[in-house]
Amino acid sequence: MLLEKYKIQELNDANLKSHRQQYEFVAGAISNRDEIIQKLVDFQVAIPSWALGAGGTRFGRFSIGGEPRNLEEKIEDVGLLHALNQSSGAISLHIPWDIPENANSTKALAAQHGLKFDAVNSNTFQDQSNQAHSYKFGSLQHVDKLVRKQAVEHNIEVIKHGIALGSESLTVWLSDGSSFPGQLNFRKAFQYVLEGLKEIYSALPDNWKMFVEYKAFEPNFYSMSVGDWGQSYLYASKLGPKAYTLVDLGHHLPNANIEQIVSLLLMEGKLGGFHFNDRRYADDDLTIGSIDPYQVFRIFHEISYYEWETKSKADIAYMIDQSHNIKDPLEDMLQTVDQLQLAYAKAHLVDNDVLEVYQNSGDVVMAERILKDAFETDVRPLVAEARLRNGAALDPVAAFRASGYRARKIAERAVKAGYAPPRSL
Ligand code: RM4
Ligand code: MN
Ligand code: MN
Repeated sequence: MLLEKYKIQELNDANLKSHRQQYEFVAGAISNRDEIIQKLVDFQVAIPSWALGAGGTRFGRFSIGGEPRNLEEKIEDVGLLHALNQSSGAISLHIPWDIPENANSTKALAAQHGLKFDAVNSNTFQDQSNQAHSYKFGSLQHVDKLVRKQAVEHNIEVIKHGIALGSESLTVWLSDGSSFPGQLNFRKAFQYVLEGLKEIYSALPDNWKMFVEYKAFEPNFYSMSVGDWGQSYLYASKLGPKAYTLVDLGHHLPNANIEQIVSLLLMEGKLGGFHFNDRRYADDDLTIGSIDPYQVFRIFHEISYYEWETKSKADIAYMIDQSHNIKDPLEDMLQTVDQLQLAYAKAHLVDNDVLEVYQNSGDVVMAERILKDAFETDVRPLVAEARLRNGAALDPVAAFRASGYRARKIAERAVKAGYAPPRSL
């Protein structure tokens, strides 16, 4: 047990009175509060195994200390997150960064923490030391069929790891593309990628999904072979019903209307999932909502609007893809899930019947205002109430700090040279 239930209970008890007051104050004005709280109780987002250590930039990497050294320790960290918020019940693995040596024991360890395995991610954007062919000029798009074959085989290997762990989806993100005009035949590159994806697709079990992630730029800067949602959609449609588009919020050109993309992908039944993060300039991988919480709200509202319109539940994989240089990654993950829950709750405050009337009557001001009213409502007490009902901490970041977990891990796990713990620890 990473964090005894009674400790969470103790912390919650100490803050219960003020929570109750805030909840009464806010909840009275929200008629569908119980429905929203239930949605929050059910809300789950997968934590990426690659976000639990300190990330870096091109310029440097600063260790936070106590970082997980292997998959078991990563599972332990995600287990702690889940104990704190009860909304991080899945882990997404990147292969070969995290290869389970013994899938059964890894699965059992995860289950002890109430965790499942979400999408497995392949990696053909780096060369591994034991690899025969280089991905310098791409993987699935490569002019050399041996390179393409190697990339296909890697993805099939990743699917096998996923099957052993109980995952049900594969995320393919390709760094393929070109950095200079003339470097690539675009159509051939597309056809090769499609061919490779088809082979990978045919290795998917029936109940699996394939997520085709797009990215507008980086590491290639002239063209990307899965560069935008149109290209991803094209691949996904040609592949078949198990293939979907994955929207990473950091992978668009500046000012792209992501919620419109989400809305249209939902309409076409091709929205597979998200990689949540925020950005200001490029693929910054900042904490979701740290720069533009209104965008997160608008995205969730497009999903709830679609669900309202179609009277159906959209099956979407919510995943995080962030990386931090300066924050404690565990605190960052807790902030992230909190931000997502706030935006998600606000999105469900919008009365879509009324919104539709405004849209149909051309009342721009009221249509905008109904969104803004929802966005500006303080739903923090609702989110806290959902946590309380779920046995989670009212304030997960505060509970994390009170738990002394990081300090314990710094002592237990090898301390990296040159590390000085921040004062708050
Ligand atoms: C990429 C992309 C992928 C992630 C890698 C590490 O920019 O977002 O989803 O797997 O980074
Ligand atoms: Mn991503
Ligand atoms: Mn990215």
